[in-house]
Amino acid sequence: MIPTPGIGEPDGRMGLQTQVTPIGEEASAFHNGPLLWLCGLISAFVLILLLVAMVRFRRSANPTPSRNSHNTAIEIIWTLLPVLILVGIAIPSIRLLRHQYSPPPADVTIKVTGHQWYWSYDYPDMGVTFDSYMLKEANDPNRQPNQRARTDNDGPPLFAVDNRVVIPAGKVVKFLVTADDVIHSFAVPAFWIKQDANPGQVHETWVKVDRPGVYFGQCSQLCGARHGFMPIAVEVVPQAQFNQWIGQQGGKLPGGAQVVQASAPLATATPAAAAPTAGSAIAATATNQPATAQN
Ligand SMILES: [Cu+2]
Repeated sequence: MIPTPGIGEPDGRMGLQTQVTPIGEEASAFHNGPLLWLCGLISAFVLILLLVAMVRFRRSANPTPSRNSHNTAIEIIWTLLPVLILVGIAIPSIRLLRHQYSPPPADVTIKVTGHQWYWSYDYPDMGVTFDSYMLKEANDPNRQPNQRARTDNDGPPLFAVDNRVVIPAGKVVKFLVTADDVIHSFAVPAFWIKQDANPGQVHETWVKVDRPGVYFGQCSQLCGARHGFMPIAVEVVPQAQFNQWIGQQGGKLPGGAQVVQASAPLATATPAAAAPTAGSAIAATATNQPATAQN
């Protein structure tokens, strides 16, 4: 699949990327609407107060200063008003957090592991596992002869990868995020996700993306010399195409079902899939490139 310019990638404009998940839409509407207005109004109000104080109460215009030290009414107002503003911000913020941290049941579960300096992805219910490396430019002197160079169909420089993580459109996808060496961070701005990947810990985040497309992110935790060269590329495809892709990777859908249920097959499918996974994963990685290019 070819990325759409301006969707799921930085394009130089100001503000947040166009959001494609329910959480992202809710959060960006909150940020671009009430929060920005509130910030602007408060800043303007404080600036006006400062200017009034500087002009009206300067020493030459106001030679005998007021000796007042208390004004109960104004003290109540300047305590109560900020409290009300903060409560007004807190209510939608906490509602948003609740939505973010109480995900619906997952249709697909993907384990994401950060390494110095690449990502690897496991679909434990489907027996698919592969690594994902940044594609180097054609003229990069460090590019090995057997490494494919980036083309514009892969995505922007520093974002395109050899093996994208593929997820079905309109389905709840749970990412279990961890790392095997240092702290990384799995972040895709268009999904409103940024989850630290800590060695020895598993954190969880989730997305539901209705719009098929390619969405890019980057490791967002300073993790070492090549931290800037471990991008994330997520390809969202219709369910049928996802099923086909799983087949191409040598994996299989749990129970052969059309809609994948994450909870049931975990216990049964994993031991059975564990052995063939190692072999098929290598085959899958080897054959993945043409498959991705076709899409
Ligand atoms: Cu990293």
